[in-house]
Amino acid sequence: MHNRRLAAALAVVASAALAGSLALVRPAAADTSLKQLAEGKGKYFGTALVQSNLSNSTLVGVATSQFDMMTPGNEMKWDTTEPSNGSFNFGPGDALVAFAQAHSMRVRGHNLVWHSQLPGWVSSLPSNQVQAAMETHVTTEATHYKGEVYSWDVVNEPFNEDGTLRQDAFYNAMGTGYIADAIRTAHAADPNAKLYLNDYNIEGENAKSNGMYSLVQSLLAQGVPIGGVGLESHFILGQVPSTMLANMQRFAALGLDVAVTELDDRIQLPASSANLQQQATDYSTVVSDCLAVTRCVGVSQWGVGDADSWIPGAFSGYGAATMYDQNYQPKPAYTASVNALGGSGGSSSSSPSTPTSSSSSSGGGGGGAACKVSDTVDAWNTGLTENITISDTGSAAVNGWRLVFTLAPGQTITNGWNATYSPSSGQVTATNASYDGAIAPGGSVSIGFQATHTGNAAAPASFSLNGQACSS
Ligand code: G2I
Repeated sequence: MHNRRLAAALAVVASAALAGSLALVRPAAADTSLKQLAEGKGKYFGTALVQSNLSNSTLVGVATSQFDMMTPGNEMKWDTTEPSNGSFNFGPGDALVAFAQAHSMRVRGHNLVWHSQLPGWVSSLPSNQVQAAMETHVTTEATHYKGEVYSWDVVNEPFNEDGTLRQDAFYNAMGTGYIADAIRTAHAADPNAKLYLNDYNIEGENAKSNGMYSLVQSLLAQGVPIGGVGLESHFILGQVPSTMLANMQRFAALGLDVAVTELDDRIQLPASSANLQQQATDYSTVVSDCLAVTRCVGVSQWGVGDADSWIPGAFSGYGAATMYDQNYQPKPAYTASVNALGGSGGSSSSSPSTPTSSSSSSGGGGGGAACKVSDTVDAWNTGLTENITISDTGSAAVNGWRLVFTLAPGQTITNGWNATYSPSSGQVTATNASYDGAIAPGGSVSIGFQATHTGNAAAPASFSLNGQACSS
């Protein structure tokens, strides 16, 4: 597996080098990319890719310059990964993971259990065999990608529009309990991945999101290790719900992360310039809503541009649903997203970005951080203990933090304290625990972890806090 990943990664690097040399799209100054601006606020900006996208150099140029999170569009779904009972195929998913890793993008695993793109053999099983098949599938896939995904959409789209659970093969065989079982099974396989329930039409407060809210309350009460709720956000122009912010806040208040997982905003074709302006407003609303919720970890668009969007194939007469046009040129929605993130979109100047008022609600002292990191490493023949002190050297309080650093090759985190660490090797993000998210100006927090190593016991390198490099 590792050789195949390495070969895939090398192929990706080669194709990306080619893409880099061919890419003509440079929509805004490098300091105003979506990902850099989002990272400055302690968030990510993601996209969905399918394997065939990797040979489109223009698309790849935009994807790698703008986005720092990648969701495989189809390649981790059950019909690809276990097309017949017990026969697994992770090749397509591995290629996308290698691409993401080669471009410093994290990965949202999508998905483990879903009624759609489900091979016929699962739906044909006698109901007393469905649970074992589901557990085997979840365990095998989550184990395969252990340490390589930031999160899993463990159960995808489980709800009907009225807030009741969809009567699919899993529900029919196991009842409501299949959801807790799937999440617990995924957690056992990859304890560091954030485990999500993901659905559409739950962005605002309505019967369906009320159903999700009740379900996650009950899961939390049972101690089920759910980590987040994904709001797909496949919008129709002008119809971003006014209750989206309040809805995200109520899930966050339960102690869960929330994420905008599949954003697009479809327009009846042909799109007028007024339509594109409305789309810009819609994107700006969504990005601002996420920034206003500390536990909103990021926004992902479903696809890179209008040319690779699923919308025209699924909704006849609709399209133009993304931030990039048919030729991967940025649309008003791109500029609006940059502006919502506090950048100066549309301008090719490299002047400093102007903070917006939304930055104060994203983290008390704004997204970026003035920080200092000191650390010590105590190593023995196969293991090490790393202690890290993060100090706020700025004049504003840090309120919610993510410390990103890179482990030396061969090191794997086995356990940690005062933060959650994911993934366990390579570029790691340590996210504050519930009790140490606030760092006062001049204050500090101490975190640490134990790791195994294979001979290189060097301390981690290049610490950044909420997207800003820290001094040492
Ligand atoms: O439908 C949009 C998204 C809604 N939320 C869950 C996502 O997983 C879903 O993604 C889409 C993919 O973007 C499409 O590419 O899921 C569709 C299936 O529900 C995907 O479409 C399917 C086509 O329907 C198949 O004909 C095709 O064989 O893609 C397959 C693989 O190319």
